[in-house]
Amino acid sequence: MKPFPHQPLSTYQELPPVEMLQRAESFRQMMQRRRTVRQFSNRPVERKIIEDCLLAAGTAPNGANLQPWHFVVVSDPQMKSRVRIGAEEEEREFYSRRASQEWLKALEPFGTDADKPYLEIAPYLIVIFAQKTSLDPEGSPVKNYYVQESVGIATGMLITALHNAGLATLTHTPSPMGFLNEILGRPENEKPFLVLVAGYPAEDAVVPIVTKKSLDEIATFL
Ligand code: IYR
Repeated sequence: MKPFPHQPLSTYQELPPVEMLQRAESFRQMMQRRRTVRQFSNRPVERKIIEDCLLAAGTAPNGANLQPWHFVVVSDPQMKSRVRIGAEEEEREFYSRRASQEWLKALEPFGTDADKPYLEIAPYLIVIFAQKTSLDPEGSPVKNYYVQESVGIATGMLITALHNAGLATLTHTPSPMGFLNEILGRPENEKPFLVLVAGYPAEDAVVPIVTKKSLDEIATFL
């Protein structure tokens, strides 16, 4: 393939060191307020907010710029209900048969079970699909690279963007997720990655008291 034409890096903005420190700290504080929420309000959320957050996620670094993701935004009540029915079917299997005793024990403190009412209550379910292949300009399938990494990064950026915009999210991972292709009409080259539930938290939402690892535990400076 021909090399892309290149242009000067004109979007980079160097900041004075004091401002770098301030911004790093205030971003950390903002991120430390993010919590995964399991009780959502049915209050509507303007679609433009979701669109902007998706565009932010779409800037994620990814393998060979093939952008191997597709986001299906479900707000239609009937569609949400179908997703809930499909997810709860898999989850009942998970909680009663598929999960090991060890796995169930790890989940016990969170009190999760196969009931997923938020899939119908929250205004948006963003279903993220990973594309194993893309179509080249001639329409033939080409292999994508670092698909899991790329989609994982984009998903993290989406969660961050939604949190920054003032919305709560829940990463929901029914397993297996093949039913989502069928309900949402996605092609066979796409694999569901996860379901991101997004909206306002319920007024009486509660979250488990958990701690995050310290810097020493998560990082080594050499
Ligand atoms: N997918 C199930 C189980 C589950 C697994 C893990 I690991 C979690 O952190 C949370 C839930 C469910 O959504 O209930």
